[in-house]
Amino acid sequence: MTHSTVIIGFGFIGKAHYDCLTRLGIPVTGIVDQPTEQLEAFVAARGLRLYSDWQEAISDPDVQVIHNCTPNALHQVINSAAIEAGKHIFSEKPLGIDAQETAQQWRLAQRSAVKHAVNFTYRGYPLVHELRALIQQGTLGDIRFIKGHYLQDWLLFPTDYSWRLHANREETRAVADIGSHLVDLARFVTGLNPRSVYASFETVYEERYLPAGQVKAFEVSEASSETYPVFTEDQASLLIDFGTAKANFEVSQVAAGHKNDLFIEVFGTRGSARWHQERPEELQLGFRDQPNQTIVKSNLLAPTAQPFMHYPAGHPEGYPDAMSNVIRTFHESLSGGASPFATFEDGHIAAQVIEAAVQSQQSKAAVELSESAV
Ligand code: SOE
Repeated sequence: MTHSTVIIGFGFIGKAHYDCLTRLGIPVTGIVDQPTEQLEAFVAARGLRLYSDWQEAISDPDVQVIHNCTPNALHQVINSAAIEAGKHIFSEKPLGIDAQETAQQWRLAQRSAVKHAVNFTYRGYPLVHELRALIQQGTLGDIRFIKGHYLQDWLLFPTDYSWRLHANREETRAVADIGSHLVDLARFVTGLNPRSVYASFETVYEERYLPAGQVKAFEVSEASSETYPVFTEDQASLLIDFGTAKANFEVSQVAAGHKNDLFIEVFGTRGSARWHQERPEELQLGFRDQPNQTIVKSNLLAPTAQPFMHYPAGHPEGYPDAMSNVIRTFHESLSGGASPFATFEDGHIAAQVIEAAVQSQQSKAAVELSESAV
């Protein structure tokens, strides 16, 4: 059974959601965004409804699922309203601006029957599931160390622009935007939870140039001569204590040459494993007492990994496929399917790490995560 779905926010990521939903045959019935000529033509050609605002979409009795693809500052208000209206909610990450916002949403979600998810896209790759299965089976022994990075270069120049650059001093940018994926991925594959965070942030450009016109994420835009202050980090180093394993993560949006370079390596007492988002069909295993191995996507992957591959080995599947896998599992869960996607609880835990990172940067000391902020 499919559920009629509305996408709120139709920028880079809202369009990516639309592509996935359409490909999955899930009926997108409407969109909420500023009505431009281009958007009006888009919805008219597809028979979609263009809502004037998100409240109108959420109060529409014909809508069952909301995909919240708005900027971070709107996540809490829209997600909370959706839950209160009894709509299933698939939210973009980070779930909120701070852990207070995410705790409130997680609390609300727990009291409700609606399904809730946060778009931690990288849970959607088959080799990520294979890595999780290998760790669960004990192939790598006890996990003691996690090393990872998420590096991009789309904000390398002071003339590069994104709405994300306007975050205020209490927020983070690179850590919330992409570091949050790394935190979720580490939790997902190891099953371990973060306990404390030590962070060091660096803002390479404390002043940047406003764009001359409309800008799209990842695209080079023409800059104006007008500047604005930037309060958030371009790059960060994070030391996270996951209890029995320590983690060392690097995050940057000004790392020349790195496009969407998410990498994780997990070290156990018997072996190690590494996975790289830009080579998603391979998982490399390292051992001391047997030859190292590269596992490539095949129908011999763990049973839990197989539902995440739709094309046979040798037919590469990438980012849009992983995202559609996450969206598919969420929509299947509405009719009783399994829930390997990240929920609002996972979104809240990532937010606790982000908030602890901000506090650590300010205090220059490690910050403990509270047992439960909910
Ligand atoms: C921009 O950094 C961005 O689009 C993130 O917002 C996404 O979460 C990530 O998957 C790709 O990069």
